[in-house]
Amino acid sequence: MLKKILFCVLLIMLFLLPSLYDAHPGYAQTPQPQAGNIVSFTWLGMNEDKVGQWGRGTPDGTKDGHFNLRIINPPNGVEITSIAVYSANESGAPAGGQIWHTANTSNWVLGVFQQGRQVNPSHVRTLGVFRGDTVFDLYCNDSGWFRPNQNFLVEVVFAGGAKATRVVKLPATPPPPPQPQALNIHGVWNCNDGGKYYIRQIGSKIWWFGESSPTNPGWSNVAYGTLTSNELRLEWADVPKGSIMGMGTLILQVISNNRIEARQKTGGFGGSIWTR
Ligand SMILES: [Ca+2]
Repeated sequence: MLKKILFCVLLIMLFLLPSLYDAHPGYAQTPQPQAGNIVSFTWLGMNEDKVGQWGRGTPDGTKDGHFNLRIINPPNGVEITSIAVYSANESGAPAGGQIWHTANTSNWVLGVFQQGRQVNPSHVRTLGVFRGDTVFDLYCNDSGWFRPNQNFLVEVVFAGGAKATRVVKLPATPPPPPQPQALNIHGVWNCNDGGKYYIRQIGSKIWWFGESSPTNPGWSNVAYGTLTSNELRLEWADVPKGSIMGMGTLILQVISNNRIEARQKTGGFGGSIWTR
């Protein structure tokens, strides 16, 4: 008799247990929320002002350090309790004491925005539950540490204590723009006055001799001046190889190493375009 009763009880349990699972699918089948994975943590520059010092979650008139953080969270969501950004050393470990935090009121607030919406108005106990592909903009009020080559570590803390971290290095100082190629006009030039000019350049100092013809020229002149950037200022005078005796000043623009054009002329100087 006892065996029969036990058998019946077992049968009933066998029938009931699956229905219990069906009635409460979240009770026994749903796994604990898994922490998300950081996909990327990037530096976007100091282009916006969203937060201020300490707990101030509103603009304060100074541009903030701006990071982008992408996390792939479980489809059913996970609670992110806090995000913090730390100044870090070359190994990626916190160093230097600069901390922006969404929860710890001892640190300046880390402003978290999602699709333009501010997630935390100031320090908060938790940021909330996030599902799937999650992209945050993080803003850190400038403490003077957003310098070239500085490392920053982001730490995301999930409910239950799991953490995810990622380091980013700020870019190096951009190289200076290439210097314009130094002009070199040393050489023999033709001019639209029909003459030939023999120009010597020593650094920025320019000497020249020009003549309309190597033998019995109608005119011949010498000039001396300075090349500053691409502007050549000269004083010129005819010399008595030719017969004309003029003098004056010239302001010329060196277009390239192979072309010079006159901008201002005095003393009746004839030529205006030199090429070679
Ligand atoms: Ca600011």
